[in-house]
Amino acid sequence: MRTQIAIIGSGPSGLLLGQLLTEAGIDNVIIDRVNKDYILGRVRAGVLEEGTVGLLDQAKAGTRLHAEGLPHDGFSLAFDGRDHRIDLHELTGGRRVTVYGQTEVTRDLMERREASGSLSIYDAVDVAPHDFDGHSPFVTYVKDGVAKRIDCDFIAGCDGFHGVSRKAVPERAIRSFEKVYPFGWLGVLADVAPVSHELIYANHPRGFALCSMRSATRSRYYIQCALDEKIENWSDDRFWDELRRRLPVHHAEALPTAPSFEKSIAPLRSFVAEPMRFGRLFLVGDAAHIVPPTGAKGLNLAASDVHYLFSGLIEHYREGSDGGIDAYSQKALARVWKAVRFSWWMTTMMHRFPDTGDFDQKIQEAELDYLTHSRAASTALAENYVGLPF
Ligand code: FAS
Ligand code: PHB
Repeated sequence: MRTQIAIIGSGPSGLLLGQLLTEAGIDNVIIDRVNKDYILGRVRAGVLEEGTVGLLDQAKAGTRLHAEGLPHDGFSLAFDGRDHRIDLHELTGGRRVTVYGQTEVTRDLMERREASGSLSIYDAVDVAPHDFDGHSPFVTYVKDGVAKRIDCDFIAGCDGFHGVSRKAVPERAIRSFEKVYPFGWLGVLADVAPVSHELIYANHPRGFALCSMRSATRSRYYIQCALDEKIENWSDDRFWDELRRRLPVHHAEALPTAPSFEKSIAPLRSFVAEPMRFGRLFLVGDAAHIVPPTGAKGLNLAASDVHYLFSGLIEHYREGSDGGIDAYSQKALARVWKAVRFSWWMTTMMHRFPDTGDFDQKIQEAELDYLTHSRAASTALAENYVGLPF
């Protein structure tokens, strides 16, 4: 088989890139090691930046997002028993975010791809990129016990943090930067009205909590937990009690609860691999970088990577110029590192670290006090949260 772009990974990165390429008439094939249901069963991000919404519109996958997504003009920081609203819309001159689950983004992109007739190969085993440092790269995999090969012009490694693409790069050619946080997030999904119509990020002596949602009838909550926590030790009642203890009283008393239908623990890390291009292999999204979800940046960074790579590929095929793909890594990393910084800053400000001393605690309190009393500081938070320009 031959295609122009072989895409490894059918998550948001791979699907969004694939759909933009298909819309532009550039042939591409997506290969994933699991199946659609498994991918759709992963509960992840919930907040989309305007740039991400714009790319989904460009991919003609934004119809349901505009019908069901929730535009949010602000969110609250809760600490010392009070809420402090960050007015994103006012502070950024009219910008906002949209609350719409990654699962739905993925579902919409999968449906568009199926309608477009572009090829996606699921349940592929031993997927591997080859000869990407030359002019004739290819991808091999095994499907139903039969060895297969896809010859292509370029390979997009959209296969996430644990994927094969980054690992296929010779160690001498890649440099990584990592920070692992000493805690995780225990998250639940429940079909119950959210406690607030906007998100609440809570800093509490017992630990961080986040009140989010997927719709007016489906809530998403997280509490900071120790890395050695076991999900089986967390009944719904225990979770709701702990969440109440971390929220201001008026929210705790009003918190609607219902049985959770999803409960999971995610570790938090910051990770960046440099560069993001190796000959004819491009790393995209979580394959190249990971951020703690505190800043709601993971999915949105995947989208901006796709924007830069798609623009470069269009320039290559339509204008015969490689300026865009040559600049991909530098352009993507410039935005990645600013989002990594913001996500680290939000995480450091909002969580309780096991080794936090009295001095660090006072710094955290001063940061929150400055942030909620300075227009300049809250503007800086707001412009990062809604998303820096592509
Ligand atoms: P993905 O990991 O989504 O997709 C990679 C795809 O590649 C998968 O389908 C996988 O099956 C496939 N793959 C992997 N190895 C392969 C191989 N060897 N061969 C073939 N295919 C292979 N971001 C936020 O903004 N907010 C959040 O709240 C948030 N919560 C998260 C919670 C968790 C537990 C995790 C892991 C991430 C979370 N993220 C969050 C970040 C997340 O949303 C990612 O940024 C987003 O999924 C990135 O999309 P992709 O780059 O497509 O990677
Ligand atoms: C979510 O709704 O899953 C979500 C929202 C905001 C975040 C992280 C996760 O910062």
